[in-house]
Amino acid sequence: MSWKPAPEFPSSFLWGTATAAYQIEGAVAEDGRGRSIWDDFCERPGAIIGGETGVVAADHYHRWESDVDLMTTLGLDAYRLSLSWSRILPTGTGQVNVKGLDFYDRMIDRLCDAGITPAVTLYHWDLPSALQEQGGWMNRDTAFRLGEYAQIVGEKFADRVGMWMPLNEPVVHTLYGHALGVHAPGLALGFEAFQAAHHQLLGHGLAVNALRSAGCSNIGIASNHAPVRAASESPEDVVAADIYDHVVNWMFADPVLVGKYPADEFAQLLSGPIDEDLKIIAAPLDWYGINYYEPTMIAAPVEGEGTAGVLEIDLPPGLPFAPVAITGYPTTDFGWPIIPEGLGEILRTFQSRFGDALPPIYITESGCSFHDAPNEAGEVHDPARIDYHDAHLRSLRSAMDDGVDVQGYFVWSMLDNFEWAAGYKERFGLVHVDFDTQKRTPKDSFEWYRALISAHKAARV
Ligand code: IFM
Repeated sequence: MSWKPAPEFPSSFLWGTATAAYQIEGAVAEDGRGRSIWDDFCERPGAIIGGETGVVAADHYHRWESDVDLMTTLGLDAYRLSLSWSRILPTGTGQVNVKGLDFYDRMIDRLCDAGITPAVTLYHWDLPSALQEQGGWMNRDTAFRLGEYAQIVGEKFADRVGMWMPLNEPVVHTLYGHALGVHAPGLALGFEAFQAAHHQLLGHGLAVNALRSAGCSNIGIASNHAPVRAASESPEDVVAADIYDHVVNWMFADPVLVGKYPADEFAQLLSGPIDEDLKIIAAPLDWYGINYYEPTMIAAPVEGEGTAGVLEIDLPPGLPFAPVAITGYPTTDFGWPIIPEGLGEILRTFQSRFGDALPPIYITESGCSFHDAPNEAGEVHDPARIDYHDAHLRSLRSAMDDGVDVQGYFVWSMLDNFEWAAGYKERFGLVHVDFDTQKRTPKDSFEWYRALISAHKAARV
């Protein structure tokens, strides 16, 4: 196989892949793990396509050693994994489940032995069910439970984990899980869900402080961001797009990076000691992680018409914006438009919005679902995934040339896995997983990424 020459990156640039606990581990009832909101949500009739669940997933809990061997073959600098909170603290608080902590202890050791930096997410959407019973993220106490959990894992792993991020994509967890009800915990609270966002952000700040007090360093966040485009130049569409931009981008980035909400209207929707909380939320970070997938196009809502648009989700009536399909671009098999230049664009926007307040950036996720399966020879040819990552890396490189300090790229995902409400059909992995046999087959994109990493590592010496 040969590919066009890849763009060149500085020798210090970090090459990674990412996964999340509920999407790959399985073993949901083993070794004392408590239930999480995703165990509960998957049991709701109709919640997940085909009624699928993460009960077995990619069986990583039992196959983690050979999965780390694959990462070693790939030559990764870093592997981003998430810890399952309910494996470590089955009820979210109180007594530690030693077997759960030991599972991650062994994996972190093995990664370090392989020369792969463990990059750990504390919370990738799988809240312990016991905390949900007490109100979950709508309850301010949950933020403090995240801080306590951070202290426990920080003390245990400070010596070996090279990158920490308390939260993954609070915007998606807020909108899909708490505003629209299409992800766990399945709440459809509309704008009231902002309170859940605020508590996640408070939990982030408390966790950052707890990790630091436990001796951890190199702490950031993995937050989903993308450009928002207005459907036309009409003032109505421009205003609608601006509101949406504030909801999905700046409502989450501004508190973390500059300690304020982007507009007074946000703070007015919240209860609690917001000003005090914002000081905690803005705890200084060593880096900021951006997960990038696709821009969004927004129009003003048309009276009498629904606002569901491209999301294919029933949005509540009366929203001040309406997502519309972006046409004219190729799409992934998931139907998402492939717009690599959106990555460079959001990076430049971050640079101009935050200036000196912006720490170095990592792309903590980018990836695409294509359904390529093994052929008769047992090979998985996935040229579109190679093109996707190549084009996104070029876009990212051009933003670096313009002065944005980006220090690494994590492919989503290492393995095909449980794509939340979309089940197992959507495949983001560099490694194909046959979910009947659990056989792993590295795809062509795996070999492409291996060669890319290897070429950059060769230039380091
Ligand atoms: O699979 C998800 C991941 O859990 C969070 N970021 C987006 C990915 C693809 O949808």
